[in-house]
Amino acid sequence: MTKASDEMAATALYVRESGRPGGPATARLKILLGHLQGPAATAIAAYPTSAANISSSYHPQQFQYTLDNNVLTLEQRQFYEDNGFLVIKNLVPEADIQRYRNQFERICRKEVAPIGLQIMKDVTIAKSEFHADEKAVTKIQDFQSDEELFSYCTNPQIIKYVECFTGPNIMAMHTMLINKPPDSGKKTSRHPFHQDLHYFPFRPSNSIVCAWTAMEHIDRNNGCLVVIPGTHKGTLKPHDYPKWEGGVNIMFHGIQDYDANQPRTHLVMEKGDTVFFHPLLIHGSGRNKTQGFRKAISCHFASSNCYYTDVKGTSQEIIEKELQNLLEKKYGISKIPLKDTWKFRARIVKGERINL
Ligand SMILES: O=C(O)CCC(=O)C(=O)O
Repeated sequence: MTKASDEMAATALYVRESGRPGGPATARLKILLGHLQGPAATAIAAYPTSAANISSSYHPQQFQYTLDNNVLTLEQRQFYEDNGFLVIKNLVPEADIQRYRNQFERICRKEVAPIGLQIMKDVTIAKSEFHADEKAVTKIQDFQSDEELFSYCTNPQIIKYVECFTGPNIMAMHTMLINKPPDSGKKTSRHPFHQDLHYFPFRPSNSIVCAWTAMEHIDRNNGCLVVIPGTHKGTLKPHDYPKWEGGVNIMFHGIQDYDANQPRTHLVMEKGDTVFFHPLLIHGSGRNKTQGFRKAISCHFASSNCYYTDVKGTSQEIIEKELQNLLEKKYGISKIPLKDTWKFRARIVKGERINL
């Protein structure tokens, strides 16, 4: 398939929705860690395979990445199964997007400081005279304790789709509001091709999904998401910092050996459009060539039937080591297993908390 026809296939399956319903830091971290809880890993529950929403000629056993719950059409399910992502047009109302934007600005102005929130700065801006400016904030993550931003993760329209991938017991695991800055000329606003599962010590991957919502019109000019369709069917690849000239942001690991000839799809999205994608899907985002700050909000959800894994001896050990070094430097806390850092981020949004 050519790049152009690939993009057309992706956009053809967009669905238009309407009328929807709407010091102290160390002590804090220690308290959070002290409250870590989570039962031991147990087996993953099987999901039902009845197929009320699909035709009689269809065999539900052929689907392994989507569940039967009458939300997705057969065409949408087939698209996700084949490509590893699905865009739903106009899913998040404008008023909600404005609410997230307002709260982001309050956080940047330091009017609120949610517990556990991470504030990231671009490597080039952090070293410049603008480092104290709110424009220096390129991303905030782990906003689970901020009710304004967290309302994104409990938005019924988002959850309705998430359930198609995770089943009914849903945890919000990882949250981000990305404020991609105008590129300084050093191309640091790019996000290298990666698989999100690289960062996650929980499985199975098919019970994890990312929801990523455009907070404004996003295209190749301001650095849209770029995906390599079908790569969710592969395995987790080793990641490391890309050997780019100009620099790369902290924790922006990339796949070293992806096939650069594989067709890519650039996801051009409007405000409120939401893409759901599999954590093995290879994706990244391009340079922001405009003078604006490109905003998107996202959450990685997982079934609470998922279980934590030990990353020792796997390609993910690099993330565990990097995080341990950061926590040691910032809070003087040493050698926390990666999975333990996730237990206090995880927050239930629907159903029961089982393993995670
Ligand atoms: O919003 C972006 O630019 C890409 C975000 C992304 O892929 C990530 O943070 O994993």
